Amino acid sequence: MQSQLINRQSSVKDQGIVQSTCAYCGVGCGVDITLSQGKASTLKGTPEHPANFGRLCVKGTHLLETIDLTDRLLVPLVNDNEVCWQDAIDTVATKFKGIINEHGPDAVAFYVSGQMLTEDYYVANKLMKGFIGSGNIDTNSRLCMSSAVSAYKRAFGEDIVPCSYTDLENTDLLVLTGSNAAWTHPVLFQRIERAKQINPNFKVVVVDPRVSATAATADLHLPIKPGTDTALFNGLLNYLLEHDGLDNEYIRQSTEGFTNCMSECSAWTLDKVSNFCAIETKILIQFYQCFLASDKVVTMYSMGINQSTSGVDKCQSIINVHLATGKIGKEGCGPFSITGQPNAMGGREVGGLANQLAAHMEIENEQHRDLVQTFWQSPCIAEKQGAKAVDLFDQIHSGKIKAIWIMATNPLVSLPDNAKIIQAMEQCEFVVVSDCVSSNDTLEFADVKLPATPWIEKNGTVTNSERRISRQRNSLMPAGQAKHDWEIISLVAQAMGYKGFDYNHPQQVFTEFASLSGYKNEGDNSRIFDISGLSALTENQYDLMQPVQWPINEKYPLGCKQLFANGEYATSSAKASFIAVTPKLPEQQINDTYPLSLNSGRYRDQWHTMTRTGKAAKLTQHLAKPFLSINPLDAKKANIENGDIVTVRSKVGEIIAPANITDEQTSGQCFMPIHWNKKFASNATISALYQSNVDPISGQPEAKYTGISVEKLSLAQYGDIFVSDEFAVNADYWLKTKTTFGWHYQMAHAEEKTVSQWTALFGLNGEWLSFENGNTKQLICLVNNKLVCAIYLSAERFSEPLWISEYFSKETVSFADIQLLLSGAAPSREQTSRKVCSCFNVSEYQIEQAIEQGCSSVTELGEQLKCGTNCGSCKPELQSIINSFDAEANDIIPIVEVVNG
Ligand SMILES: Nc1nc2c(c(=O)[nH]1)N[C@H]1C(S)=C(S)[C@@H](COP(=O)(O)OP(=O)(O)OC[C@H]3O[C@@H](n4cnc5c(=O)[nH]c(N)nc54)[C@H](O)[C@@H]3O)O[C@H]1N2
Ligand SMILES: Nc1nc2c(c(=O)[nH]1)N[C@H]1C(S)=C(S)[C@@H](COP(=O)(O)OP(=O)(O)OC[C@H]3O[C@@H](n4cnc5c(=O)[nH]c(N)nc54)[C@H](O)[C@@H]3O)O[C@H]1N2
Ligand code: SF4
Ligand SMILES: [Mo]
Repeated sequence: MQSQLINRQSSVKDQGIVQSTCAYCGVGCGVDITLSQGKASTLKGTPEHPANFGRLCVKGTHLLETIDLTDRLLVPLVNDNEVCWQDAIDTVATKFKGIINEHGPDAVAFYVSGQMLTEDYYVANKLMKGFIGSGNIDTNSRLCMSSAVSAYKRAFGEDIVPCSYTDLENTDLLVLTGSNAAWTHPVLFQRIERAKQINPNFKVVVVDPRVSATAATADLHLPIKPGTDTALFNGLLNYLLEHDGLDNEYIRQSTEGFTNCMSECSAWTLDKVSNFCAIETKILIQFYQCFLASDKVVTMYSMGINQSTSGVDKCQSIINVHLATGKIGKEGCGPFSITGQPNAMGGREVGGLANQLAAHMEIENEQHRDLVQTFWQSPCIAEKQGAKAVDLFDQIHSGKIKAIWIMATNPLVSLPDNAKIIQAMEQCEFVVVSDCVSSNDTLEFADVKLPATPWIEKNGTVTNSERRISRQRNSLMPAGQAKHDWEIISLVAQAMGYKGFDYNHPQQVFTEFASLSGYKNEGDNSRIFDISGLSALTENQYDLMQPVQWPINEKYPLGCKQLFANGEYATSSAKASFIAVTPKLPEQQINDTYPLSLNSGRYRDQWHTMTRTGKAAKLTQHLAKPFLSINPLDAKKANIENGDIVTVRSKVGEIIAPANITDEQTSGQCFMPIHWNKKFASNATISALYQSNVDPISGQPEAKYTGISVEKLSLAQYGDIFVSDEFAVNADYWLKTKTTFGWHYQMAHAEEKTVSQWTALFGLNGEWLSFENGNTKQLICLVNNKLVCAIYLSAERFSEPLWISEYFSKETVSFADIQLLLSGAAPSREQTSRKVCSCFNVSEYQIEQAIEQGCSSVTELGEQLKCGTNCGSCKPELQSIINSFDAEANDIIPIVEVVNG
């Protein structure tokens, strides 16, 4: 046994540049990491990487702030006791084997992630489907793009993204629907913005129920009623038919099912769409005419489309329009589902979803099963689909699945119906979690905690949204006893007695996978996904591999950018399928008890459950709170003022968050970010509010719509605390944020606490000074005249004196400083203003001043203040601030003249 635990780490260099890929989103930007004396010292965008050409967004720019060892899981733990790897591996293998022997293979499951590398993902899938013999491996990508996958398969016969990033730059019209790309795919968005500057005829239409950062900069924004996209696109197809906008030749030659599809779409007249989508006919016509007038159109879509109980149909309605107009398979055209996670696409390739096999093969297809089993020389092969994410946790809840291994995802935050997930985990017989951090909401339930290497230590490949495979190269050696995910899975597989897992390097895993993709890839078994051109890479060639778009095989030795160029698809008839889709509203509806709807999504500077971005002070400066955004009318009805702490209730749960009153929300609709969880807030896990309704085809949960009620929480005392170290917090409401010097806590109590109760929280041996004025109290603690803690108490609301942070950097504070700190005096707006540009610390106040003094463009602001000149993530917001100074510029500018009704 011991001999398996040889050192399998790829060595790293001490000096020089390591080229890798950003850890975050599906854009897949290349990064150059400079090493000096074995440390990662700087990080820049790779100038020649085709995803970003040197650009990085704010998250990518600050990646190195997230790699320190605080909070890292560095040793294996069984029942929270430190054990050696051998014991940890044996514990997992023995327990899994035992449960499989007693209850069969479907009594165990893996829940994995689009943040694993292709090599990790491939090995996990191989173990579950080929050796354990169950389909029970699913992934957080189920919550992300499984609807897009199902729709591509239905339409094209295979899960193929037909577009590339350059299509976004070389188009006439870009329709962004259900995507807030300005914040979620920022580097792509910058490429789009630049293309718009070069080509003044390039238009961007944004379809989103709220005024997102992306919508705010669009040529035309359609704030449709949530969940009504299918009607919008059915109506578009009908309009195009009526206005001679279809490509009949393409329909005849390359597609089938058009007549059936039109029988549904023809009912969607302008009036009907206008009513259903709650959009003025005038605006609808602008959009439809613009589509009609554009030779080239890309429709890019994301979570506002996929995360729905009719997500597959929504995607289909988009694909239908592109097929009917022949706007697909050529430059500047196509239905482009953009992936979220860095390796969501790699997961699709290896078959990481419970309903896939491997390398784009199907579980239901006997030939495919035989082919994969023969290739793997495996004892068995999953004969039926496994449980999809929501179902998988339901089966844990019901006791059918008795052991689960969770890797690189935090389902206790991200899966809907949080209360049910907690119950499922509480009663699960055996829970294994592989993660890089020592604590998160999911690790709380782990019997075995396995330390995985994080991004900076990982070595392998990822595939981005445009099918481009890039190398992620390790800059640092694994810290502590951390191991790579593929290695941990292989060790468990070997300990379970399986052959075929004796890998020593990710190159061996990758080339095996590449061979499988080309294995018997012909005739009835042929698949477009084929990277067999990479199957003979040596370790050295693998190390040097350059970014390349699949397929990569004999036909396309250098990769392939444009698929479906000849109008032939992967179906048996070689024709793409139209699918007739009937619009359906979200299943979780509003009612008298829960009269408002809740939408959810992302902030610009945070990533998912904040295990990484929550550590970087630079990334908490933009928006540091889980606000519930609500329209002024709805707030007034509920007697809520801006900043009030409110209880948000739904049929299945409740959470607490500050209210942000804003016109960006349509009345009746609220929005909240997904990021906060029990590590960062008392009760702000938004998944507590969503029920687990799923799309019947893809199994993707509805995560953008549910009915809620909102009520002001009655609190007697609010405290803002600034302190260098974390402490055990306990309050009716609290929130924790990383700052440059330490932490900022907000704590509020329903009943007032005494001063000594507050100061006792920290056990500080210093000198406490206090001052009281009216309803507020200020307490500061000095050790040798250095500020170590400051508490600002109020009976009314949080005072948020963020300006005091600069006093923490002083070695000693002066008498005048102490007077100011104790006065709690309202500082100038200059000191309290929110940071808009995180790279150069430029505040909203400075920007407004510059605009007042004559700056009238983002470029001019950049020249004067530097804001927006590094990563550019704040550019959309800079434009919005400029627009808000000019009331007229705020109106939506019609992009085409309305010539007829
Ligand atoms: N900063 C940041 N970037 C990220 C991530 C992150 O955590 N932080 N995560 C990555 C991941 S994994 C993903 S999946 C992507 C997600 O990327 P996006 O899908 O762009 O992000 P979201 O904010 O989830 O949702 C997008 C928009 O859908 C809108 N929407 C809601 N309902 C509807 C509807 O019915 N119709 C339409 N048309 N729109 C609707 C929302 O208002 C929201 O503005 O982001 C990736 N990039
Ligand atoms: N209501 C609502 N819910 C949503 C969404 C929404 O828009 N609205 N979006 C959904 C979407 S699109 C997504 S993608 C999910 C994301 O949700 P999750 O996947 O749950 O979120 P992450 O924070 O990315 O979790 C990743 C975990 O893996 C760890 N980790 C990072 N790298 C590695 C690694 O290399 N190996 C291992 N073993 N661990 C690692 C991190 O520390 C972290 O704990 O949330 C979904 N949930
Ligand atoms: S856009 Fe930003 S988060 Fe996404 S890959 Fe590029 S740098 Fe990373
Ligand atoms: Mo995602």
